[in-house]
Amino acid sequence: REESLGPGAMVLRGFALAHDAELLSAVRDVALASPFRHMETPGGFRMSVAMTSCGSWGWVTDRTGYRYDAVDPVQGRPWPEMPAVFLRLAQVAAANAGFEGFIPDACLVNRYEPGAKMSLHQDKDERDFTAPIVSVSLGLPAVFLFGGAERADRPARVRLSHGDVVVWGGPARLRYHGITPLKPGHHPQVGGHRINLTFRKAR
Ligand code: MD3
Ligand code: FE
Repeated sequence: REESLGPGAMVLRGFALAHDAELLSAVRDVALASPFRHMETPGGFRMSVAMTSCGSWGWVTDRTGYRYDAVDPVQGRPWPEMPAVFLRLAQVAAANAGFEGFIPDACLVNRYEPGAKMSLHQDKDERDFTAPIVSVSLGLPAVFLFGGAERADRPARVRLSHGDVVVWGGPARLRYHGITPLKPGHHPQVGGHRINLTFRKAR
């Protein structure tokens, strides 16, 4: 089941369901090596979303700014390797949306607890905007805000549920987007939170 959210934005509903247990077990492995943490924005705010990364590059924010870094600053060592099940899913999903040969070198793992949100932003820290971003939603459902090219453009609201995969490329790649505050709930496999994986080509 695939549907378009607009030019360049393809939703593959339930695409990750067949591998959800394996994906969640890999998330646990990643978080054992590089635990989830609430990072600080350059403006000094604590992010409500807890994050970690795997792959060659991890996304980091602190008082000095946003960046991709090869080293986890909490652990003082490289980020955990990208699990094979992550890489395969991202590649097959990208190919389904027309992006053959997508090789992500970074996977940002976001963990939302009830009330956690992500304000409207663009993903601009990557070098090559011709590569797509692939996102995988697990656990509690969320309301995704899909805005336009300008922050002021009124966003569409899209529900993203456990197992949904979205490929964002081409004209969708630089659109503003965010997540509304997570509603409390219980997911049988994930419990009381939502996990989101975003696969990127950082360098
Ligand atoms: C549209 N994460 O990590 S995933 C992020 O659900 C981020 O955790 C959200 O935004 C989350 O940066 C949304 C969907 C997503 C990711 C990247 C995009 C949508 C996007 C990049 C461009 C356009
Ligand atoms: Fe984003």
